[in-house]
Amino acid sequence: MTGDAEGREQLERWAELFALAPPPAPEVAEKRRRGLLGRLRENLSKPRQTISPQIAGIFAGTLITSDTWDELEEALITADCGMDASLALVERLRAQEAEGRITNGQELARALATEVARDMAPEPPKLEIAHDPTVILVVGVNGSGKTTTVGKLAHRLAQLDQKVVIGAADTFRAAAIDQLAVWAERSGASLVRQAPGADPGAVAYDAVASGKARGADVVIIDTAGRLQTQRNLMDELRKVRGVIDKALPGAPHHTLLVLDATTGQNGLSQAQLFDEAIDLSGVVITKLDGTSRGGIAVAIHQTLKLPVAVVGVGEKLEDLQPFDARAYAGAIFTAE
Ligand SMILES: Nc1nc2c(ncn2[C@@H]2O[C@H](COP(=O)(O)OP(=O)(O)OP(=O)(O)O)[C@@H](O)[C@H]2O)c(=O)[nH]1
Ligand SMILES: [Mg+2]
Repeated sequence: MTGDAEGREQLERWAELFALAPPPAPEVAEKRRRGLLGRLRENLSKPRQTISPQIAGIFAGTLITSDTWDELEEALITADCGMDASLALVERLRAQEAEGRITNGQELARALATEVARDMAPEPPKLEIAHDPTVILVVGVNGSGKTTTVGKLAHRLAQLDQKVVIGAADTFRAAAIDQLAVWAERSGASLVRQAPGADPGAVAYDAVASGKARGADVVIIDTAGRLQTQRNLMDELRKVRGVIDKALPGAPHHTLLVLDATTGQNGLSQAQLFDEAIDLSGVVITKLDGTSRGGIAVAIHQTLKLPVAVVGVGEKLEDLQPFDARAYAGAIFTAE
């Protein structure tokens, strides 16, 4: 596929995620899904490394034995799928084997990917842009990839002719505001900022007010990293959320937790506590390009029923993709 066609195809997926254009015809969607699977694999820099070696070994087997099930259970837990989800998956796969539907490692790989995909996303995720403006609040622990994700989202929205305002509500470090200014410039978004040390709620309020005044389609608010266990900082986030609602009743429309795939099971605690504090609407999983433990998406979905909206697969502007459960499960759990 040529670069241009690929770019158009990517953008169609984004339009669908943002509900900015009608979805394309089914055969186009299927072709696109296959293209996406290929790209996800490419971006997951060294695919053979990305699949846990343990899982790859199981799928290479020609026979299914009782050891297979123990090994698979252990491998899924090691890949961060979480205890409950791992046990449930193995149980369902064993039932399929008992019915004669799984007879070797390859069939097991395919069945696992299908089960995971079915669990995670019966429908493609949505991040609807439907308000004037739609406000997206981005939160997470330190260094998880929040600012990068804000920049990448602004880029895609700009490509779809959306007018974007970014609010630099991470006022904790001067460098954080400058970093966001670079991303804003790259994507052509306007940046609302105040001096370092300013009240993050005030910046968020200004950003939403500015978005309204300028007729923006989307306001994205970046926040400072904080541990889910830091009470005072979680309270601050709750306040920021409240201020946004004051600036525009009903906002934020999307509250996204940015989660680093490499942080392992702590990701579950992050999702739980951020959700309790500010009621998340979805999750962004970053750094899927650098880990063999991308199963955290499965654990989060199973435990909190939070949809994964987008995934980060690299540091470049283009390295963010709408989440596709089938492509994800295929890339993580099969060696095809
Ligand atoms: N490989 C890879 N690196 C990523 C991805 N997303 C972000 N990063 C890198 O992770 C590092 C931290 O990203 P930031 O966006 O600054 O993270 P943050 O959450 O804003 O950090 P704080 O504001 O300090 O809490 C940077 O070096 C990014 O380039 C990704 O999907 N893949
Ligand atoms: Mg940041």
